[in-house]
Amino acid sequence: METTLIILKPDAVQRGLIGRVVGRFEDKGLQVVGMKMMTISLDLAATHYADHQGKPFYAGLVAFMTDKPVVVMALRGKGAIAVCRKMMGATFGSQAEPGTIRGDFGLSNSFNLIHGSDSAEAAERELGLFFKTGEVIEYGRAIDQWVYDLSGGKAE
Ligand code: IDP
Ligand code: MG
Repeated sequence: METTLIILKPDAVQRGLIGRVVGRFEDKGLQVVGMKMMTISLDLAATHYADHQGKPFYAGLVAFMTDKPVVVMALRGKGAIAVCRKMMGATFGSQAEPGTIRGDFGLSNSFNLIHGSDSAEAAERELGLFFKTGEVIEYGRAIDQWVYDLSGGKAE
């Protein structure tokens, strides 16, 4: 089981896509274990996107991400990190495959609706940046016995 950090970026919130995007993850069987709306500070954006500092799009990216509120989510499930990345689609909306979130809802390269952690290390780091202790809640779901084959004692 993995937990990943997802951010519904300001364009997703402004365009009224929160419900539809969250619904896709819930439909898939992923469990929302943390969720809040916030406005990202310049400091937090700089830390979160530290790897991109110095790139030509960096200043625009930080300005975009800090201008208006976002929804941050912790999503839990088997292989959640890779599953969410696949559901998000390629970085640029103009290139993302239909059926993916970016492919179905966007055309822009920089306003691409959603962020998702890209590795276990990134997920741990990013969850720590956006959620305080106690804000990510582990809780049982009755439906898990139908989302997963649990007959072997763990999610199959
Ligand atoms: P990812 O979000 O698919 O992991 P990254 O390469 O990590 O993509 O880039 C982080 C974010 O920076 C992207 O989601 C997008 O918002 C922005 N970005 C990346 N490359 C470009 C670009 O070439 N032009 C404009 N914005 C970009
Ligand atoms: Mg990335």
